[in-house]
Amino acid sequence: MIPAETSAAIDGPTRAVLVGVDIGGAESFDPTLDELALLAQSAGDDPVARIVTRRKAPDAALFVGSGKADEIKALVLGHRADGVIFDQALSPAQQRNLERHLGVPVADRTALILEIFAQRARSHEGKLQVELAQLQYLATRLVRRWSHLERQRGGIGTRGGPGEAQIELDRRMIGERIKTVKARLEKVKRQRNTQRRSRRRSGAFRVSLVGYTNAGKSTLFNALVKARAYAADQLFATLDTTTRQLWLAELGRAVSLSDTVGFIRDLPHKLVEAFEATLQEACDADLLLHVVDAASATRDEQLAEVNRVLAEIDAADIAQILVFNKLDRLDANQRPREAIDAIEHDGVTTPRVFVSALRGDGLDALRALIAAAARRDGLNAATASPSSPDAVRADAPALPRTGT
Ligand SMILES: Nc1nc2c(ncn2[C@@H]2O[C@H](COP(=O)(O)OP(=O)(O)OP(=O)(O)O)[C@@H](O)[C@H]2O)c(=O)[nH]1
Ligand SMILES: [Mg+2]
Repeated sequence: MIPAETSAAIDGPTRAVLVGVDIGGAESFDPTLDELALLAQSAGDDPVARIVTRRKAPDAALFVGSGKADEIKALVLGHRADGVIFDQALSPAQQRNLERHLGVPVADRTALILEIFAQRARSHEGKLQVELAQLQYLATRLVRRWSHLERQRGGIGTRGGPGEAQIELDRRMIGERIKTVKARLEKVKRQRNTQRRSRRRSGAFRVSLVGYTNAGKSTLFNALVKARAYAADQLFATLDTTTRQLWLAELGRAVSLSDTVGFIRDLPHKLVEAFEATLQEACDADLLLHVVDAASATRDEQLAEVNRVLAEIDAADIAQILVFNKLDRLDANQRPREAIDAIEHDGVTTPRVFVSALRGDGLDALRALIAAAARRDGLNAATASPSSPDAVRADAPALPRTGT
């Protein structure tokens, strides 16, 4: 997210050194840096080296100790890297000092995620949301810090920024721009609310796919509604919400199904704020299909993170079906005994189904679960008082069982 004048002209992908710092045994620390590498690749960078280290607390000036900074510098030189990406959030001062020390642009996880969003945004609203998040990130950093080196090299975080014309803008002008973008978003939001109200009046049962990025939401969406949403082995392949009708024979009618943006751990808070309307839309559903990559080594963390973000956007009470995807990638001994079961957590029972969106396994069972939820919802709407939002969940244990 560092705007540079000639950024578009960099040749080939940015060669990046990845750095992970385990601060006092933080629980979200990823010693493999695999996710950061995937993020970097999704942004078009080429991760050429990785280094992890531990510290009790971040160094105020350099985030890491100066000895470690020298090691990183040796890696940069040894691999002819063009930039360094930290898995942890850096303060503006740490980023500036590191760039001076290392002689190449330095980005952090937040900047990387913002950049991927900027590259992917297609809709008017998506672009506005990304611009707002980027401006808010930049506002704290743009203090005449553009060194000769950065102007010459461009590098990490330089593509898809708010635009080159903004390089020389001072904070006041950024502040003005933030106001304009917010006002435009406000307008889009009002239109969205109107659409939402009319959809609600139409009485359709709304189902949203949610889940960690790369879990297979779009692949499942395509398999269920025979659509062709963009699915790829990239983080944040999907940014804009797509909705289609899903016909359920066992119900004798269609429900609406939406594919949405994925979640990730340490999602930049500014981004969540800027994307509130989109996320809200995603979760303005009667039922969430929470898609989980069952083959991921960090499956449980991903599941917990998604539930955490759902709580943050007030969607924790919406009924869920856990869809454990990528069944085809599980070893024989990891496979579940039953295709459908249920998970108890905090006194809430959530149905779970194992599927392979890629192969089409388990989709009939999933359709049956969705139909059952829609049917219950219809019953609830007819009989229950509107003040019992938990009614659907409380009913959840009544599950169709498959044989062992
Ligand atoms: N082996 C296997 N791969 C799958 C399955 N479902 C999805 N994938 C792969 O997982 C990757 C991510 O799939 P997507 O459908 O784009 O995932 P997503 O959740 O929509 O990801 P974002 O939009 O980036 O958040 C792709 O390479 C898919 O081919 C599955 O059942 N089995
Ligand atoms: Mg997707």
